[in-house]
Amino acid sequence: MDKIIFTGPMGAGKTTAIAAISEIPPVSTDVNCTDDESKQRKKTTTVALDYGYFTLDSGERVHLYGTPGQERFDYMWTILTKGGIGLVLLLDNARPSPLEDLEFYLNAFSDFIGETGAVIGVTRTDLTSHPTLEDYREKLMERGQIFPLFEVDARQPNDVKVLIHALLAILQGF
Ligand SMILES: Nc1nc2c(ncn2[C@@H]2O[C@H](COP(=O)(O)OP(=O)(O)OP(=O)(O)O)[C@@H](O)[C@H]2O)c(=O)[nH]1
Ligand SMILES: [Mg+2]
Repeated sequence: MDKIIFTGPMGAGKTTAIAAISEIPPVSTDVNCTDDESKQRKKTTTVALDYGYFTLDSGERVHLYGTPGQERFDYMWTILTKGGIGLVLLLDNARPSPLEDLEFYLNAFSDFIGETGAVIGVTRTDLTSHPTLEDYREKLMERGQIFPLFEVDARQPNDVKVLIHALLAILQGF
């Protein structure tokens, strides 16, 4: 079973991305944000997981799991990565320190990424154009980690599909 994990900080678009390409109404565990959480400019947040699936042209089905972004639910991260084949890391360019978010999630998922692979999608670049993709690339170079990196809008199915296809391509060694 091909299982891909979407992770990244609160509001990066994990739930939105899975809903954009899932062929079934996605399983969602979102609850209303508390006042403090809604500073992220959205109404709900994921407390356990997102789930959906997507069929490739080859007929193979890819299962999509989203993690909660908030660290207080980080026990779900380990549970959800079990049996996963790769990671889609979504970063919200409009958050205060997206480059620190990049480092935080690469560190938090380093074991999983080491065994599998990862692609990175930067969302909300329409709202904030800095940092640029070049800034992300530099940070990755510093860390000695090279991953496919794209600007994406998590609401756009084609953008999300690009991430999935890039991830499958690197996993197959192309
Ligand atoms: N303007 C803009 N909005 C976007 C973009 N991508 C996603 N969004 C919006 O950003 C929000 C993302 O919310 P979610 O999908 O709930 O984020 P999440 O990563 O699941 O967050 P948690 O579950 O709380 O960790 C939604 O309101 C999307 O419509 C983008 O590229 N540009
Ligand atoms: Mg979510």
